[in-house]
Amino acid sequence: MTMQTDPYYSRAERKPRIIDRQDPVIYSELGHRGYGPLSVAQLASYETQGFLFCEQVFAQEEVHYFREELTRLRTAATVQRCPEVVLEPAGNEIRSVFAVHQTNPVFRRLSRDKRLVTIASQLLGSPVYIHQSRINYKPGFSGKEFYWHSDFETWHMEDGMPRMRAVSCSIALSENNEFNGPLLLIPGSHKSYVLCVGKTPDNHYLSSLRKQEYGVPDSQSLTYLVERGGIAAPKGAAGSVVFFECNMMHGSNSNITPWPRHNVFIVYNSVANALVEPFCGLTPRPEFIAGRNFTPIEPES
Ligand code: 6CS
Ligand code: FE
Repeated sequence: MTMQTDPYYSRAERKPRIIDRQDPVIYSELGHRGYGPLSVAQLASYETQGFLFCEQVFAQEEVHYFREELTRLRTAATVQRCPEVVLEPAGNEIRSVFAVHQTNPVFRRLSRDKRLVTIASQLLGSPVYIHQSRINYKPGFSGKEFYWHSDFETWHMEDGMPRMRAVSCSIALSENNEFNGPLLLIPGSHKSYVLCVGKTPDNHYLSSLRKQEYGVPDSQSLTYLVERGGIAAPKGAAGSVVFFECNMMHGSNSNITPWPRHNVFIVYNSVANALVEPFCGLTPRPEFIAGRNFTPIEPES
């Protein structure tokens, strides 16, 4: 595929541009709710909005169990630095721990839970594998923002994800309220694709996971998308889940409250959309960011 034939070739033009999405949003027949747990109304809402907010997916006992592990991981990560541990842009606070579905038995089990996997398969119309997982700690007082971006723009250009056929699950392990930096989404933005400017630097992930500088949409495009769709900030107790489409424009503000915003993100990709060579032409990012084991996940009860 060349720059001319790749419909999603970003970071190549001198000026930003918005194009229409060239892929379906939902890959199974909208009316066939038999493919999974979502209702026809939920499927229709996801198709239009680009996200679905589900309250109380996980019980408080489960959340408590996940929280204990999250805290233990954070302590271990503070002591033992490794590539999967990403620090906040300023200082030594832990921002994210990647690949928890590979390195941690508790989060590996969570990543295979049927309450997540069956919904991902229903939306993507196929078996799925895990493209990426991470805990974003966003601690009180020091958790910094994630500026607006489309995950797919990065995953296409830097990981070689061919088409828009992936879904992220953000599982709240602490309350997400209007004050502590909840996920901000632009409803409907998944149906447009912002071609960003700026050539991808080598090893971009070493800085982008702390503060993204390339693949960042311009203010004019963001203004257009927000004026068209507004901004949504799903809020809910720990145990709620936001499913959002891979091309959804999203971000989150810094957390200056005493309340942490601990979320686990698990990204499911269709096995029919397995990664190829990165479209930016650089070396593929490490497997802890972009998994290349395309074996379908069996949902676990
Ligand atoms: O580059 C990535 O894959 C990561 N960066 C952001 C800002 N969101 C998705 C993912 O965690
Ligand atoms: Fe993101």
